[in-house]
Amino acid sequence: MVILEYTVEKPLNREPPLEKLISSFITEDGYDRNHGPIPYIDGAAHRVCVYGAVKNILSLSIDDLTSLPQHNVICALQCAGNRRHTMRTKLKEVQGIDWFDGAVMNCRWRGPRLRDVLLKAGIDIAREKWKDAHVAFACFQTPCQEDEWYGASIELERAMREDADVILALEMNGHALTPNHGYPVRVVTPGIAGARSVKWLDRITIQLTESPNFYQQHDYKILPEEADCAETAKDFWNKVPAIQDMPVNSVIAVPASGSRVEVDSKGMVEVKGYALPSGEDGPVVKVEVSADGGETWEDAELIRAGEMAEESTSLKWAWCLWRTKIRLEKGKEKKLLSRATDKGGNVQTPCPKWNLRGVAYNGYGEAKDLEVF
Ligand SMILES: Nc1nc2c(c(=O)[nH]1)N[C@H]1C(S)=C(S)[C@@H](COP(=O)(O)O)O[C@H]1N2
Ligand SMILES: [Mo]
Repeated sequence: MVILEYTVEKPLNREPPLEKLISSFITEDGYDRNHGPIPYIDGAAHRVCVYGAVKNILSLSIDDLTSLPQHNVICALQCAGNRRHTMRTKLKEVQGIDWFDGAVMNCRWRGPRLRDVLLKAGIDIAREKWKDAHVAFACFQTPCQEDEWYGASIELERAMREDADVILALEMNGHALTPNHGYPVRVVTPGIAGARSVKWLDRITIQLTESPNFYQQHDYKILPEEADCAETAKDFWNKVPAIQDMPVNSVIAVPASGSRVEVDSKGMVEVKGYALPSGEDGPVVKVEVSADGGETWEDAELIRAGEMAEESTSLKWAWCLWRTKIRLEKGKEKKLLSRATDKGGNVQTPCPKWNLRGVAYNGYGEAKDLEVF
């Protein structure tokens, strides 16, 4: 029997305070995003089945997954709705949980590569057709708010690329996953929206269509501006692609909007935050800060590199913590902006277009209404 915590109507959704979130490179106590209750699963009895266009249907125990080569990935996992509050308040009302900037966590994940599991099953699709195929992930352990189960999919081509680092994570930060983060096994899709990193995974299917699940088909899409209510959105759900890669982003955590900040003896204020690369184009290579509304920019110091020197794992998927000191005039209603650039040359935009679900917001990071004294 699977014990459930929380209900379908009231799932656990929470984010840590931003200043705490950026206090360490590896996130120990990250956000929770659930579309239904949290199942407490018996790891010893759990099975992951591999179905669809495969030569051998597999039913894998956690021991089977542990006996495959294990792979480490440090990556940021973020909800596509992260920063929705800014889109809602800056542009126009949107639908969805009022996430501030904390629906992201940077963790060390460990488990077999999805690729190795699919090779074990044998892919029954010609190599040249992989680009049209998908790997669907499902969890049937609990019903969700808008569907009987939770599901998502990514492209087969991406799943099979060794350098895409998609894994079936058994561990997070050196320990078995906790129930809220997917025990005993979850998918981790680096660079791709958190919605595709299916928790409590129990089925993998190779197929020629995307996952039919509600959360792949009718949520987590950047609808065009014409889709401005549930009714007008109906025409677009099957035309607009599901979000996969997340865009380059940065936020200012300190000072917090609305706070009082004291300048130091040189008239400077300390500014800190995090930055995220776009999809596969990481790592973040530059973060700039502006105290004059974006007229001039100063480079921030990227903290990541030194701290992680002992790591052999690539930091391409990781977030980047940053800090700097910038001159700020005394007075009220002062504002700071941040802007990230990644290795692929993607630069954060001042403000993306409004979309009904308020997803993938990546306007400049902002600390506003500061009282500087
Ligand atoms: N089975 C299942 N997997 C899921 C979800 C869910 O509700 N059920 N939520 C998804 C979403 S939208 C996000 S952003 C991440 C959140 O992961 P976390 O709760 O470990 O932070 O898990 C994804 N995987
Ligand atoms: Mo999400």
